[in-house]
Amino acid sequence: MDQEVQKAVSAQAEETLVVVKPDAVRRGLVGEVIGRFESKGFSIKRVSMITMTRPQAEEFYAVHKDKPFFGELVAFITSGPVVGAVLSGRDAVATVRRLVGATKSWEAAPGTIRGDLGLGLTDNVIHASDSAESFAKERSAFFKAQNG
Ligand code: 3AN
Repeated sequence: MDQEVQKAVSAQAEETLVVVKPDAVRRGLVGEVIGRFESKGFSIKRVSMITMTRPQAEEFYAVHKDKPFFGELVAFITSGPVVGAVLSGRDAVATVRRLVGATKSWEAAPGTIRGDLGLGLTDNVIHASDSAESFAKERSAFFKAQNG
């Protein structure tokens, strides 16, 4: 790529974190889910399969600690391996959230990841950071064991 074009593209790039949840990993959907972001044009900066520990999950979901479903959320995310990926591309936080779709998978629009691949709420296929601030905190919690 031309140097000027390269500079313009990287100036627009933003990073976000997605986590393919245990339901989707169990169903063999890792490639399908991550592939959608690659097809859209995002690049994968980092990717890792881990099984979260309980303290790690509590840190990851810290913003939800006062919600009635916090216990369920932590139990579910630690129930099996997950795949986290740092994605980079234009307006990544908002664009990735649009590709992911609504929280209640059964209501998510067709064409979105949840709309096409899930029916659950806690088990809703994928997590995606909802702001740059959440991304920083979640990345730190997710990659903790790997000095990230
Ligand atoms: P999203 O993942 O779409 O950003 P949030 O941030 O509202 O959704 O909720 C975080 C996670 O908590 C969701 N991915 C979902 O798994 C779970 N969740 C949200 N609302 C409920 C609920 N009422 N009962 C159980 N789990 C919920």
